[in-house]
Amino acid sequence: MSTLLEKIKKHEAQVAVIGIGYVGLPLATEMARAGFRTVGYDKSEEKVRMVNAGRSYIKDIHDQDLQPLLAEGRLRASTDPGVLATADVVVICVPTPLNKTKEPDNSFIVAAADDLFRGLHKDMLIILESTTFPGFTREVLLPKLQESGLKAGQDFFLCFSPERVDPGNARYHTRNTPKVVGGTTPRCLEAITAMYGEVLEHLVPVSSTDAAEMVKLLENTFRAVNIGLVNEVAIMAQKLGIDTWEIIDAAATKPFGFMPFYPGPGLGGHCIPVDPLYLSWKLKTLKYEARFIELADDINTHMPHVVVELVADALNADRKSVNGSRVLILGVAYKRDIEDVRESPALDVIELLQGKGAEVSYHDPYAATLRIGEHVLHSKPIDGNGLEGYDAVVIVTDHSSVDYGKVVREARLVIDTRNATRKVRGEARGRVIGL
Ligand code: SAJ
Repeated sequence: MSTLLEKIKKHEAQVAVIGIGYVGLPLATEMARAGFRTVGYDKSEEKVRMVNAGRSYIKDIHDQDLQPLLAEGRLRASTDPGVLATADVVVICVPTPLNKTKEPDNSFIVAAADDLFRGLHKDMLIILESTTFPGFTREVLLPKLQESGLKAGQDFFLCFSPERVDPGNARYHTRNTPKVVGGTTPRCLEAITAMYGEVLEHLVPVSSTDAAEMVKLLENTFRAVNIGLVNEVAIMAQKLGIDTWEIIDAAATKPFGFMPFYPGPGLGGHCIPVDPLYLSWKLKTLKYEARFIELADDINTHMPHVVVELVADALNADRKSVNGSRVLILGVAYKRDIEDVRESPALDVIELLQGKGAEVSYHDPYAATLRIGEHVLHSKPIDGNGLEGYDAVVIVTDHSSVDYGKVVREARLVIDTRNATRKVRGEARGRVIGL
């Protein structure tokens, strides 16, 4: 242990990050910036090629962040799992999606552990960052690594530290976001505290890896449940003829005891719709039903249907059917001002409208193409009088760069699921219907 701690103190520890995506690449960059020779290991040749060419594919990391680190030999990427064997510190940042039956898919972590196993050696610090269910590190990763005959807390050090990346957040990034850290044993906690203490500004030690896993799930379940609540408030407000957004903005003036969340077309991204179901799945194995999580998931996954119903009712009021109508979806990324369309509710809205016979197009300044099943759609221009030809324009993602004044002045019918037109409704040519 002392050699590892010495290497960390002297910034001589070699670091490997398994998975250089939206979590791993920023982390690898921060490690290299702090002076640690860092290699990003990924199975994607494209990612590895781009990093080694000093080109970033992550919005929050710029080419000029990578280039000096590459030039000084402090950062590189590789598809060779052999790089793990020479690492003193290995951080696992691989995806943890759900499978088709909405159950945890930890296969990426297990594959990473298999790669790691071959290079596992004494005095190695292993940190899992991928979001998973409480107990995974202790119940799955620990026994797997101890099959080597090496013992955690003595020969190697095994920790969990949840990633807290908010893509596109201008203020909080990897280094200045408080980082929760949990160890399998006290010496494991000592090792991760020493390592991350050299790279990150603020550490939050907790009592175990289970606790650290649970902190992350509480954070994201808190968001999913509150978004589910406010989506149901939107459904109730519609039936009451009340403007949901007015209510939320007024409630948000309460200086204590309230935190605003906003209704939308559904939950997107690879975290908020997914992580809480890791928790409810684990509790099911313990014969407990996490009702808030399941209910929020029901409501949030129902929102695309609510949006399509709004479109159908609005067209119907014009004595039009969805079938044969030309509908433009404005914004398809899972949230504003980013390009990521993973799990975006826009995909569901498009498929539901197509299923009813609508001719659906989309415009998104961040997403030039969009795969819907076997088909690939291309973003349609909306400059000139591009909006006049549509029977309905549905705002699904409220990118800041879109001119919503132009949208309401030109479109005959606007369905606004994000309150993006709140300031320009007075200029509307036709009807603007809010969620
Ligand atoms: N959403 C709403 N209403 C809201 C807030 C969000 O409908 O009031 C929707 C968004 O449109 C989006 C989804 O929920 O489709 C997720 O939004 P998000 O803001 O939680 O964004 P993510 O998933 O990119 O990042 C979140 C982090 N976000 C924030 O803390 C603001 C954080 O929860 C995690 O660090 C991250 O997921 C993660 O990696 O777990």
